[in-house]
Amino acid sequence: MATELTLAMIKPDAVEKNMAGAILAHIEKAGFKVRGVKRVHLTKAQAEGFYAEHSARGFFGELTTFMSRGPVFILALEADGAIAKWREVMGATDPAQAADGTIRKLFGASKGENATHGSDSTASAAREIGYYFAGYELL
Ligand code: 3AN
Repeated sequence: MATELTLAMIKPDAVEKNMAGAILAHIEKAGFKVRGVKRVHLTKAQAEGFYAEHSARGFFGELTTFMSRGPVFILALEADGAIAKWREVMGATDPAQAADGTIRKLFGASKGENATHGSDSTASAAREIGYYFAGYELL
C-alpha cells in the first residue's frame, strides 16, 4: 500500500474535555507519523469553508457553530493507506454505532460531537491539507 497523508482534526468537544493528548497517543500507537500539527480556534467562516461540501445539509449550521466553539488540533497524518486507516481508527460517524476500541467509541458523545474528523478520499485529503497547511509546514 502506498504511503499517503490524511487530514485529521481533534474537535472542540474532545479538546474541551482535555482528551487531545489521549487521542494523540492513540494516533501514534496506531502507527501514524504526525507530519503537521497546529492548534487553532476556527472562525465560523473558516469552519464553513472547510465543510462547504455539506452546506446543503440540515446540520450545517450546528456543525459549523460547534467546530468554531473552541480550539481544535489539526493534524496531517502519514501512514500506508492513511486515509482508510484513519477512518477505521476513528470508527463510525455516530459513536453509538462505532466499534469497540475506536476513537469515536472511546471519546465521542454524539453524531455531531464525535471527537475527530478524517478525510474521506484522496481528493478531500489533498483539499483539506491544503486548506490548513502550507507545504513547508509538512515536515
Ligand atoms: P464523517 O466525518 O464520518 O465523514 P459525515 O461526512 O457524514 O461523517 O459528516 C460530516 C460531519 O458532519 C461530521 N464531522 C459529523 O460529525 C457531522 N454530522 C453528521 N451528521 C450529523 C448530524 N446528524 N448532526 C450534527 N452533525 C452531524
